[in-house]
Amino acid sequence: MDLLKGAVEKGCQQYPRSLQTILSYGTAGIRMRADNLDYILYRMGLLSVMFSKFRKGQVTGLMVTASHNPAEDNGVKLIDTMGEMMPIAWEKHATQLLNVGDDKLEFSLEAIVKEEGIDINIPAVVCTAMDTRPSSVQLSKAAVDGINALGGESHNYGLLTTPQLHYIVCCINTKEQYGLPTEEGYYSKLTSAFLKFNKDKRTSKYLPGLHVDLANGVSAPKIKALKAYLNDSLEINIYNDGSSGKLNYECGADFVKVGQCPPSGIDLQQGMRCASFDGDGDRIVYFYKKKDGQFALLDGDKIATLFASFLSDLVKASGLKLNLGLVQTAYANGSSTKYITEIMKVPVACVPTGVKHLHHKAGDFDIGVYFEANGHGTVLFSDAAQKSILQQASDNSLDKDTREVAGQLITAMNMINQTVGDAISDMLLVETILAYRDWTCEDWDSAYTDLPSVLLKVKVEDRTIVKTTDAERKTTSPPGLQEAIDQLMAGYKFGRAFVRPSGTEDVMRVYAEADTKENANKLAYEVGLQVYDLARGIGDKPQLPA
Ligand code: 16G
Ligand code: MG
Repeated sequence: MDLLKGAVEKGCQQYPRSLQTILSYGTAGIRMRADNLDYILYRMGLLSVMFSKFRKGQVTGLMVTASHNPAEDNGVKLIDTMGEMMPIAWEKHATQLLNVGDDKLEFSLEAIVKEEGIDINIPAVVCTAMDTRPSSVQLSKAAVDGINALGGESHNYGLLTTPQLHYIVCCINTKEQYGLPTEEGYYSKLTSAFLKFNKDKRTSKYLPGLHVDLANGVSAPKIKALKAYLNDSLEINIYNDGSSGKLNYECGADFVKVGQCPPSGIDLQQGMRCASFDGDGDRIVYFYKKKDGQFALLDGDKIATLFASFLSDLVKASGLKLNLGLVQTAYANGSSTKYITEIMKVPVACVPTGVKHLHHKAGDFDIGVYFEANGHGTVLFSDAAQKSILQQASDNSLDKDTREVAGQLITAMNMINQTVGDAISDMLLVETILAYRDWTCEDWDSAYTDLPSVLLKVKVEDRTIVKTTDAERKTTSPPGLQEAIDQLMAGYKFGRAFVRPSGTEDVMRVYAEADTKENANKLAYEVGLQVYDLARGIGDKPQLPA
């Protein structure tokens, strides 16, 4: 296999392995300090070519980003042909390529070819893009060098949000059925749907002004471009556009969600409707200031219920029999799950943390809404559902109102980036629904009240000794831990807690919720101590959160 040999010889000279630590392609690709990533990007370039060949020459994607991590970090996310994340089954190949010595690289590539039955002669195409980090240009070059070294054709799209690249990959492979495979095609698809849905809107409480924190990231230039397509139908005021602040520093969706406070740069006043994006534009949370002056977060759970109730109303009014469901993780606030099942009467599925799990599960429904509490989510429509919605909208035997509602469903569907969670697309749909219902943030927020919750980290000797089951809601090892948690939970009204090993950091995560903030804090602290004792904690014992 001369091709493999050539790629490896060239790569090892230019991009020698510079780290000896064991790395893994985890929950959402790989992320770390940018200094040592060159060889990793080169190797991921090689892998994306292998993956394209495996997919019979369809286009795959490679995004250079470390999402909400600090500006000094970078990383990579690999994209499958329909715009989803690379399948879990391929993560082991990525991990293997991240860790082999230069002298074993060729052997590892050969092993992938054999195991996956790849025809090495199939031409491969990979689309690449990057976020705004200082290291992104150089790392994109390393990835492109990897792609070209294996004879792959590379199309570099420069700066894009992660979901934009996912969209473009999908458009190319569906032969433009999903939309035009360009940045302009993306704006035009989403905004035409937005303008169409909102063209006759008459609102009194809903006001079109929105304040958006862009985390000083790649969404800043993209939202500026989007604005040109929206005319005045949505007034977007931009904050943290990268002109002075640092990427993800005291701003962005993760900062706002974790800190439960506004980002720096926004002077939050009553009556302002605000949203925060993360560094690569695949997460969004909303927030506002309540009448009593308190900060209020409208997180992924709140967005999911907003989407699900809207779509479920449209489905009912259009006379369609479609099975709509919502997918969450253990982090979803207990109040949201209760509201969805008991009031909305929509089925809820719970899956382990990580978007790939949610995305996969959402495919079990005709219409699957999925969101992580942290703001990553979207809606999937099965092929059959899309077909029946289209048919309903054009069925002349039905009355006009019914057909029109089916038409609204189609328009909503066109506003949604189904390939992956997308802050821009989610934002347009949230705004559409708020306008449709003529709601303020308070109205939206009033559906249910979140239980106070808290997150703790506990350092342990080896986090792999903690095993979980039931979508990470229970532990099966070490012995006695789950029993201890059960006992502690029973001591608090609405008490719920779980622990899981992080997939992105070397820590154990502890989540707890209860009727009051004080009780949630106490429960998290007590569970944290059990983890420390039973799972061989190291360093300082957990503290009672303030
Ligand atoms: C990654 C995941 C996110 C998950 C988080 C959990 C994607 C695109 N991102 O950021 O979904 O919530 O990891 O991190 O899948 P943890 O395992 O460290 O708690
Ligand atoms: Mg992100």
